[in-house]
Amino acid sequence: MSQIIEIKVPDIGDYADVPVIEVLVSPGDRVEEEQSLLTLESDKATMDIPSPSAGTVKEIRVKPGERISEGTVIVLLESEAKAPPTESASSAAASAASNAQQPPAQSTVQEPTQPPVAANAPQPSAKSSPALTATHAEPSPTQAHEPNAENHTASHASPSVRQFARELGVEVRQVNGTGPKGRITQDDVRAYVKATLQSGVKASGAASGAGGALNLLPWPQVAFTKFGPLETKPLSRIKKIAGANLHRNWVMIPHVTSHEEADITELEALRVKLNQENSKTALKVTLLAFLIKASVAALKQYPSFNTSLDGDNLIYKKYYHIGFAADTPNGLVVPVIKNADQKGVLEIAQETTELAQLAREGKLKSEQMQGGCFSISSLGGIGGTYFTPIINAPEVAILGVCRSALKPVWDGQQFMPRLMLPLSLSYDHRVIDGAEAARFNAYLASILADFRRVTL
Ligand code: CAO
Repeated sequence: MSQIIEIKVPDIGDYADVPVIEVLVSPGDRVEEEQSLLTLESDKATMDIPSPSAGTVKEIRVKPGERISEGTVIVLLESEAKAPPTESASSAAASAASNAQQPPAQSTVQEPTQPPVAANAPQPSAKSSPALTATHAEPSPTQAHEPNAENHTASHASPSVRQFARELGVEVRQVNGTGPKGRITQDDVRAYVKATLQSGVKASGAASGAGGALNLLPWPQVAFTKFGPLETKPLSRIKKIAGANLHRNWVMIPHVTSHEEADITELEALRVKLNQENSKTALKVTLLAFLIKASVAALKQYPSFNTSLDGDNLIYKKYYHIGFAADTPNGLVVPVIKNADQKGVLEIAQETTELAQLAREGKLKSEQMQGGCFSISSLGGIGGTYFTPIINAPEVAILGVCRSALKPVWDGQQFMPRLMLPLSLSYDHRVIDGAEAARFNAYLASILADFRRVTL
């Protein structure tokens, strides 16, 4: 037999005068037992108040923005339950509330994949009682993984929104909140899903059967203190921004890396000679300047490398702006040499030196890092043989360069010592085929082997 029951705010520990931030039901709605009725948000926690039983909402007694405390009547419900909620229900709520106030043991490591109370509350009563769920919203290092980490502290979303996000396979920390104090709303989650689908995650084919979300395991949570002493340092601003970009590019672009070796014996002799000739000036001609010039020639020869994907279209660029990765004390940045096709090697050498210096001093302007068509990541001054550079979206290819080494090369009659430069070209396989990449590399190597070809 149905009856009208008053649903009150249960014992929520030390919280009082907590603002209602969202009313999740309307009069006439049928609700299930445990379904969230409204969301409260204190300075420290967001709490959903679930319905103690299934039934129909007759009246809502509170409004968003109103401040409420334990005992406030929030909803009149025509209950389908056989008996009114029992005492044990409120004790479960109290237990849940006190759990909610304690900082979760590893809250600084990762978003909870379930509302914490579900795990903390005593199982039998949690199911049948008006327990509340709480989600701590304190700043945590997870912000380092947010695309817009500069603007956020931690992901800030009610449990119902988190539940909604989980159902769609969305990590809330990836979503920009547009609600009060940057709170993430259901609309924000929807907008994120829409943007992600439009930007091609679906098309690129993810791991799950549906082809949408990656459906990955949660990040491992390790209590490192068990294994030894620790020191925690925040990631630099550049690392956070670069990391989010690298992560997106790695996940969204089907990368393939094609390797090649270029004989730069003659080119290195020319470079040394030029530096001797210019020894009285401060200008130093680096291999990077030749690589930029050679890349422009290869982009002209193979225009599909100078493109960007735009849905089903490929945008061909008629300009040649080449980015180069610069290692700085605060992380990786990519200054861009504009119109490299219109500049000589000496001018490019001058400009890369100046831009690299500005990068290391943290003085690069944003326009000096914009408009790139193709990037070069040169680790030659450091070492290595080959590596897999990550494409700098929306570009479609990047050239990785490692340290040149003298190697015995067969000239048809004998082995000759030649200076060989390892090249690693990563390309977006949606745009570029393997054969085309091999041709690009071979052409680039032929130019570096005989730089007169750059003028052809
Ligand atoms: N093989 C052998 N030696 C090389 C070389 C190569 N491929 N490239 C450079 N060198 C030598 C240079 O000739 C120079 O030698 P000398 O001091 O004897 O003249 C020395 O290495 C140092 O060069 P450099 O690094 O100062 O200059 P550069 O023009 O080659 O590079 C820059 C400039 C900004 C690209 C570089 O300093 C840098 O930051 N590289 C790191 C890029 C990076 O981090 N990439 C990874 C991104 S992906 O995670």
